[in-house]
Amino acid sequence: MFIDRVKLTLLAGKGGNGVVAWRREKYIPKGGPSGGNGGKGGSIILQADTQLSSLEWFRHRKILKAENGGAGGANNRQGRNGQDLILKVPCGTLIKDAKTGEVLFDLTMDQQRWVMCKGGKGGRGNDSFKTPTNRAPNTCTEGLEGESCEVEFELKLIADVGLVGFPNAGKSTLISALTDVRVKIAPYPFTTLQPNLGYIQLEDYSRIFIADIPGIIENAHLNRGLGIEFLRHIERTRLLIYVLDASGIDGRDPINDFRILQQELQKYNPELLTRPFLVALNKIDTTEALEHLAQFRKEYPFDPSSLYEISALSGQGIEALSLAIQGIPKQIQNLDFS
Ligand SMILES: Nc1nc2c(ncn2[C@@H]2O[C@H](COP(=O)(O)OP(=O)(O)OP(=O)(O)O)[C@@H](O)[C@H]2O)c(=O)[nH]1
Ligand SMILES: [Mg+2]
Repeated sequence: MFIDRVKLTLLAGKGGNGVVAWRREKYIPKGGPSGGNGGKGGSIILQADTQLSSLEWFRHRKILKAENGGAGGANNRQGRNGQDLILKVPCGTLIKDAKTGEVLFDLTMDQQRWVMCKGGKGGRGNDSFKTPTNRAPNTCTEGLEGESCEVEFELKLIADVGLVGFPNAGKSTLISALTDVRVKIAPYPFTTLQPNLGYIQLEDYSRIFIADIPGIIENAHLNRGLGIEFLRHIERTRLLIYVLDASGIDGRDPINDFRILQQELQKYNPELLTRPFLVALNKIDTTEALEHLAQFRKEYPFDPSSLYEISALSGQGIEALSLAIQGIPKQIQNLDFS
């Protein structure tokens, strides 16, 4: 299951207590203090991992706690340090304060780590209190509580290219044609219920990630259809591809669809409209497509070189579209991801 938002309470481990103990050995009367310090509590560390693609692991976990430190022992034994709890999250996970919604951190790079809650310090044993004037201190301290917090993890996929389109336009068919990913394709709307991620591998082994998200319909911003929840997964992309059904089989008009999609994107985040984009007029293998294509070209208000006529099903035009995708500038945009 694709989970992209979770709320959690995180508790770092408490430090172990220090203890009071005395050296008791034969022939050594009044052996002096020997109480050891407590161990440190385990911290909670978040780590981004490209192998993960959802926050599923956290779904049924509400409270996560790192191990407490062990108490000190006699003979100056230091308590055991509590083990750190390392929580792996997918790259692109935003860490927010659950109460204020403030973004605390953004884990974007593989293996990037962030110490979320520090473990409590261990208490002091009586041995650590001895001084030249007080050689038999009877004091020790308790370990400190670890830090705790209530957070929300929110995943925004990190893809270079985002496919947006009405249900049934052929987005999933297109991602399958462009990449090796195998996803569900079916002749009814709302087949895709969660984002799919695929990639084009380049000669230098770098990858261009493409995200296919559930279809968007008019008034998605009012939460119609699957809502615009999923648009956040294309917010970090460098290129958008509007996938339009040129066949109009479902009684649709591609130019109208294009306008509606742009409106919905704008209502979600106006910045999305300033993003570079291409338009993929899909299903050109159908006879119905011909008349729509001419009409679309006439009414299309942008540079016609951004138009690609394709058939995701037959593969026609896919090569040219793939090359156009590979031509997008590499640098990551400096976007406000929050
Ligand atoms: N003739 C033709 N049919 C296509 C083409 N591309 C996709 N289809 C068909 O259109 C239907 C919908 O395709 P999907 O790829 O599932 O569409 P989608 O945009 O992912 O749909 P949702 O996941 O519901 O948003 C399927 O029956 C596909 O076989 C095409 O180029 N030509
Ligand atoms: Mg789909």
